[in-house]
Amino acid sequence: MKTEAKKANEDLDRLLRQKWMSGTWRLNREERPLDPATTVKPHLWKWADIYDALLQARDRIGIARGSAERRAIRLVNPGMAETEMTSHTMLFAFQLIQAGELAPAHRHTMTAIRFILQGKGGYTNVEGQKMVMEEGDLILTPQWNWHEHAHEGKEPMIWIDGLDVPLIKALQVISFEPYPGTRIPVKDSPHLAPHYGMTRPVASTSEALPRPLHYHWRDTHLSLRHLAEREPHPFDGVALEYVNPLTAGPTLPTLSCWVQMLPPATRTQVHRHTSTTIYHAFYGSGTTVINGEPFHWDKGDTFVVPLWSWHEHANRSATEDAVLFSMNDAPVLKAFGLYREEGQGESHIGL
Ligand code: GTQ
Ligand code: FE2
Repeated sequence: MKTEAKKANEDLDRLLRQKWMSGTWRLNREERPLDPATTVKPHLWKWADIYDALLQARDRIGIARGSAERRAIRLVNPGMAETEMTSHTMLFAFQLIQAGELAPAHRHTMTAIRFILQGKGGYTNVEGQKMVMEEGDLILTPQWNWHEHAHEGKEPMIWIDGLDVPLIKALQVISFEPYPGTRIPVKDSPHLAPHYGMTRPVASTSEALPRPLHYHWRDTHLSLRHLAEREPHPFDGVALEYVNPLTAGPTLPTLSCWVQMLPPATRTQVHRHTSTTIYHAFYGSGTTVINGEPFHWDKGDTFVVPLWSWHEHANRSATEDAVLFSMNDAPVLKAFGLYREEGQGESHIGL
């Protein structure tokens, strides 16, 4: 039997609802958790499945202006089936382009990164800056930059696309524009000729430097090898962040990219943080334990560590290095004072 008071409360709730209002006393415990709660699920995709999907798409999906502009397979988090995103903030996809093909130019408010996995002779053109892709390179496409991909080589090129799509969607500022012409003209001044490190051809008439959008694997690898001679980071192993050399800040305003090496038979300690990370095993094999559940990975496998989940990484090989490329949303959390991190001491992985 309803009490008078309860009925009065329900009447009030109904009245408020009719006027597009609601009383905060109706919030339940689930909406006010002590610990951040996420719908993102830890998950691992096997390379064999990703590669098979790419090969099937290669034979079926043509890319051209007006039809499919990109041949990419995205990783759908089992907790985000409706939106088909990889996490609540990020999208991870694998793109394949064949020799002679053009992925036509466009721009969008979403920011993208490419991490090159296979092939030779492909390039991406960002605002006229032509960047030839080599395995292990990281290439950035900042938001609202015109970009296209083309391939002048022989074997198919495969790379990772990482984007901040769900974040930009949540902010409701998605904007997408096809390029008005057919091709983005390549800027061909001497200062854009391929060169490495902090040098500029003397013939350059420009004070400008090429924008730092291309991180070459040979540089990354050398840095990793030198860092490996030092004590590894307790939670992250031999870890590097790809920085923006102009700001000394993260890779991009919304996305940070990392590469980390786990020397043979080493493991990291357990920790958790409010950022979410998507990892790709560039080479080697290991095990990542996420909230007590082991995820075994080999070359090419890709997995998500959701925010605030305890995790640790181990290299399963006693002889080979393992290298993980990853992308995280920490810059967003840090920008708003929402980044938190907790360590839990010793590893739980027995080797
Ligand atoms: O290559 O420009 O996987 O715009 C998704 C959206 C790739 C791209 C994706 C994109 C691209
Ligand atoms: Fe794009």
